Amino acid sequence: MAKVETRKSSRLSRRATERRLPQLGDPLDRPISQEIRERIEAAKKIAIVGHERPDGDCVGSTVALGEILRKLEKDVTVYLADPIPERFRFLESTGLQRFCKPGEKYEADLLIILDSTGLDRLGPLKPEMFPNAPIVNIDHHISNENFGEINWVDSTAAAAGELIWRLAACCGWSVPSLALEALYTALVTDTGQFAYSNTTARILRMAAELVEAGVDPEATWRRIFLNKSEAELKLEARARGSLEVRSGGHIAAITLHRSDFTETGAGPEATQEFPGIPRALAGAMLAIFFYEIEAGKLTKVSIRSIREIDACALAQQFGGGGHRQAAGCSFKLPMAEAKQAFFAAAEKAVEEALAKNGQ
Ligand SMILES: [Mn+2]
Repeated sequence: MAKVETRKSSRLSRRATERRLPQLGDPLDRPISQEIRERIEAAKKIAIVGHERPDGDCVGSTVALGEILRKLEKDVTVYLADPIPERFRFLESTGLQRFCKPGEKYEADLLIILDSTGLDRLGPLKPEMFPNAPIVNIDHHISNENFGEINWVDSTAAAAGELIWRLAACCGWSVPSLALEALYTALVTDTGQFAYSNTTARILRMAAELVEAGVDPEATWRRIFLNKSEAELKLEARARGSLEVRSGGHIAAITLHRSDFTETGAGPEATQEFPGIPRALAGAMLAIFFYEIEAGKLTKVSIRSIREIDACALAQQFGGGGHRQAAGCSFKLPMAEAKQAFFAAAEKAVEEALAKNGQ
């Protein structure tokens, strides 16, 4: 009889343990890492900030760097303008994060800004709130405005969290357990759970190292993605139920009215991933999410282009903007009129794209 080897998965729940990075990091990262390290070592009071309405990479990269610098016995604070969304609350660290009030002044001699294309991305948080603090700008968006005294902008990085990991590797810094979980959160959210085009071999190796260090992928996934309230799920059900398909299946749209929010009790923050609902339709070229901000008065439109169509150009026709694949605009019109105007332009864009491809 053939010998059968069975492998049982460990049922023990794991917890990340602190990890000193074994390698010296990517040689290409060394000069910039050295510059940033010197600034950090010379600083007495460090402020770290990220963009408004924080996402997983923003929360994750700021907490990770904060925890790493605390371990180096630095006086460091992460300043927040908005609350941490419920699903990232496990990354709260006692005494590290602090809410700031617009207009207040805070003492710091180094300001590190993460995951933000420009200073306007900080929202109510302004660099003037940290007088005389030079700015270190660490980001992975190609459109970054290089607003810092030191700028580390690498658009090949999947997340700002990846750059924090690479910085720590170059500097030989210890990465405490909460920072490991924070970095994994940054990766899993900014890559769409390791699905988007930024999912490189390098990012998967980094994820593997985090898992080796004890990060539990399933527990993290549960905390982030299986942590919705009943109100949020009911709102999502309404969004799915509203699906409209047009242009022979090339346009998929969903709609939420003001009443959908009030009746379910869910807020607009629940809709962050809703543009992904119509995007999943096979054959769709444009995915559209209409949502009413003020009944009868203000309608927002979120646009995702799956293929050829330039979502930004479409949004610009109505005074909006964004990226080629993701854009948005708004209408000071009742929902029905806004939809009529937008669908006319969207259908035209689809026809043009099809004509160009000879279909
Ligand atoms: Mn990011």
